[in-house]
Amino acid sequence: MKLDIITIFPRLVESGLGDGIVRRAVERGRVDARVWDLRDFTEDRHRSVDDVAFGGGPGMVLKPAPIFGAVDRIRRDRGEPSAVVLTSPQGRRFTQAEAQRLSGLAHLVFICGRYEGVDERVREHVATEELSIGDYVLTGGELAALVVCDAVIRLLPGAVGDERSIETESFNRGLLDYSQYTRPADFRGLKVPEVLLSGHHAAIRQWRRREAIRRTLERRPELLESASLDVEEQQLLREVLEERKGANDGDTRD
Ligand code: 9WO
Repeated sequence: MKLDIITIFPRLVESGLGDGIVRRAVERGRVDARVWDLRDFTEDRHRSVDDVAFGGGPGMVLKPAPIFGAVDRIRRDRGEPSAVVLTSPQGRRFTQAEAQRLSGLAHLVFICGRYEGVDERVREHVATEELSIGDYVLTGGELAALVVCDAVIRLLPGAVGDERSIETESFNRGLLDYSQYTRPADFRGLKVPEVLLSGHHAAIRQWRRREAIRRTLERRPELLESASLDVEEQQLLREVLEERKGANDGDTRD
């Protein structure tokens, strides 16, 4: 996958790509990533990337010309991108399903906004999609672009060492992760659930599935609506619901 990221903070973006699984994916040739400094596409002496907003008001807006110029250059040097993504709070919400979709594309360009916004002509004529990673305001789109890149890159074949960790993880099946433990089995008197030490693989699998369902029901019940539960999991869900009902019956508060 080709990745091109346009930013006024190239070191910030490079630092986000320069470690861990993302770096390994780059080293293994799964990802061909380039970071472009928006200031290299300015034509004035001061290399200005922003200007005051037409109509007045406080704050600066990213000028269209450097962004159009950077994307033109990427088209020439790197070929036609599959998508040009603008990261902004006005975008469609980025989800694991979106990560899956983007991971199937050959070439992604990210435009990282800054200041109080980006000239609307960039949104309308350069970006092919606008994505938000959540309802909060950042100082710029860089961290959001890195979040999207991280989620997408780890889905590429050969990016993560053990492909099994992708199959079993959170969200893939629409459930939250089960509780996990590592050694020691007794840490300051805090014990690991006995079943996990038993070596009884069927019992362990069943316990984990129950825990994932219990956790999802407690923390993110809306996920259960769209989760694809098999018959065994539907049975586990009924048991967990029954258990909770029992616990609530004995609960005299309110
Ligand atoms: C700041 C601001 C200040 C006064 C009046 C209006 C204002 N709007 C903004 C604003 O939205 N600034 C953005 C900062 C401009 C585009 C880049 N920035 C950004 C991207 N902040 N947060 C994101 C972002 C991206 C993806 N998902 C969540 C947040």
